[in-house]
Amino acid sequence: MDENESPPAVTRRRALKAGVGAAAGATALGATAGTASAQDDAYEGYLADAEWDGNTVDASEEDEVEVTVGAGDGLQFDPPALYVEPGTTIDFVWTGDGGAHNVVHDVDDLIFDSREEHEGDQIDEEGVTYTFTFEEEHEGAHPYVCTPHRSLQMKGVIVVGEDNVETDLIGFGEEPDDGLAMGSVAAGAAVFSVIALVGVAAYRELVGEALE
Ligand SMILES: [Cu+2]
Repeated sequence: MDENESPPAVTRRRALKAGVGAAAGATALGATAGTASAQDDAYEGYLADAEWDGNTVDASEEDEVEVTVGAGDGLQFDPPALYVEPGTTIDFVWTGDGGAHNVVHDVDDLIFDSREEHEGDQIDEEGVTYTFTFEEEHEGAHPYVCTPHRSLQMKGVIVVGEDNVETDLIGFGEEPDDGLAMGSVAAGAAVFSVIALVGVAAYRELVGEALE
């Protein structure tokens, strides 16, 4: 078989990134690339393809926090990224939506796994819970996954200890500002950049005039 006949697969995501790179100089796209890259990099990129606004929810003041299993379209954890301090209990609560789910620490030596408690590996009943308390020895960022929906990016991260937070924080129970869409953020950044550029031009003009 001729290797040349099998070009390397280009994922949609990579293609998009390449497009953004080619359009460098277009400010709005540059801002979008910045946002995407922050999400790509945080927590070793674990949530890069997940449904996630890029913020980590700050529940550091809470002793007990709920994470919804089967949020949104039924295939999400909410919040996807959650920051707590040691001693906090997380209650994973099933909505019953999106099919049968589980909550499994996605590392080699896993410390939490709903399959240990639930008969049958995955559950689709509303109101089912799985509870785990994170202690001092668990400080770090813990990726976890719903194993049947791994390919659909049903993933989350529990961050224990402030030093391990890798994104902007957002208040517990808060929505991002007015549910501001990423597009709006990019547009805002573009407007800001244009103002900055105009400002520089105006400044140069003024200085130029002053020197003449
Ligand atoms: Cu699932």
